[in-house]
Amino acid sequence: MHRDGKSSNQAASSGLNGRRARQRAFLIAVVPDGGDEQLSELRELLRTAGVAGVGELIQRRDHPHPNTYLGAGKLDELKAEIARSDANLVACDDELSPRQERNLESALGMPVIDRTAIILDIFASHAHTAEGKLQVELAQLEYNLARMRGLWTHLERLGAGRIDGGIGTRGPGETQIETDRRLARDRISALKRRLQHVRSSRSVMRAERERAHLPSVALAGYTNAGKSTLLGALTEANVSVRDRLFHTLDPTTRLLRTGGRDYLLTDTVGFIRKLPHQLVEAFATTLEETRLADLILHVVDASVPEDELLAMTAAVEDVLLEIGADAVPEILVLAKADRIDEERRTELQRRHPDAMLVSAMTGEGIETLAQRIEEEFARTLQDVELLIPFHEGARLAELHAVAGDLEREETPAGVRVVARLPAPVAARYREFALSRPFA
Ligand SMILES: Nc1nc2c(ncn2[C@@H]2O[C@H](COP(=O)(O)OP(=O)(O)OP(=O)(O)O)[C@@H](O)[C@H]2O)c(=O)[nH]1
Ligand SMILES: [Mg+2]
Repeated sequence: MHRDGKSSNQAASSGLNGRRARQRAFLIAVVPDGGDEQLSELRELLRTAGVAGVGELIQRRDHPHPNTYLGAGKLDELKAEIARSDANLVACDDELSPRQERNLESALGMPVIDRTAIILDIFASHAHTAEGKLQVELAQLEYNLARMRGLWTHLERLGAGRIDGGIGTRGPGETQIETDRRLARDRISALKRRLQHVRSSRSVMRAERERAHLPSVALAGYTNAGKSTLLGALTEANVSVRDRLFHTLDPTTRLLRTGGRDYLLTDTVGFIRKLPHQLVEAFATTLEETRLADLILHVVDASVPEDELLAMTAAVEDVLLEIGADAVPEILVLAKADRIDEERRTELQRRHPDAMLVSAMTGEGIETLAQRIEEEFARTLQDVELLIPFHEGARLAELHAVAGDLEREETPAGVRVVARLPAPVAARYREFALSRPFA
């Protein structure tokens, strides 16, 4: 599942012409009756991972079969269809239980990968920083550990002696798997320790504490919604953008200066339906940026059909709830406005009257969005009177950036400052308060 840039992506998307993709997947999904889920997202995930989609089969039933995911009849149908295709892999749109995965593999005679494994693989290849890599490895190990557990009970039931082909297949199976599990758990603990270390030692931590006094805005949203591009447009920064899923894994923070005040804008990892819980756990610190923000820009791609837009928005709200960011005020931003026609534009305005329609491409709405951010904070402005001791000079400079205009006077004890600050920012200066608007 490793991609080598453009060529493998092209091979994957064309599938037929040009070089034949090395990995050709047959896509399967179970969709509840009445649900109209498409496999286009799974296809897109596979494309990002360098795998071509060569066919698909959807079964309508309320729940996947506990043993084989698909029902018996559908499984036969799948076998026949696979035989007619040139697939060498089956990709499932849900996370499979270890048992389902094993049963499918033996019934179909080819490797079966699930949605979680694909997303983990994409994350693994897009992780650049030490922290990102550790986070992904942790998530992959947790995923594999669950699989080992399944394998172990399976072997125990069969009374099988060994796992074929794995490393160290010498010893009795049970013992070997116990050993593997212990090794995996040791590695997980080690990874968690290293993550802790990376996080505490990086100077970013200090920078973060210092800058925490500025109003902070997090861009959150579905993967590929246009968050990074929007960050670039808002801050005129050169942010890496690509039409692939989960391009951004590490938070990037830029300064936005508007209306005489500074704001910190943080781009974050994209969300997706059925986001593997291992990833939510492993990326807790990255997601923390969103939870601790004063304001969330929830970015959604305006160019997708309304039902998809709602499904994506709901998936993002679910994750925000899961990470405890549901109480943070939010602005809904409909991105890629250049891609929609007048009719859709009117419909979007009617359906989402509070949303901001923007295009990073044409610059439409960018200025207005900056003003809206400003307004969100301005609504909470309060007068504060502070005494900043002389040795806290950095705080003073910061106050200038946060408050724009302020009144200052040198006193023997330090600099007395009267300023108007947004409530969340004012709270961070509580320790310097001279008078009591700090309720
Ligand atoms: N037409 C158009 N395309 C856009 C616009 N903004 C972003 N795109 C395209 O949409 C794709 C995804 O953009 P990104 O900014 O990388 O999206 P993201 O939300 O950061 O994605 P992840 O980091 O993967 O979660 C890229 O191909 C962009 O060029 C826009 O305003 N108009
Ligand atoms: Mg991005």
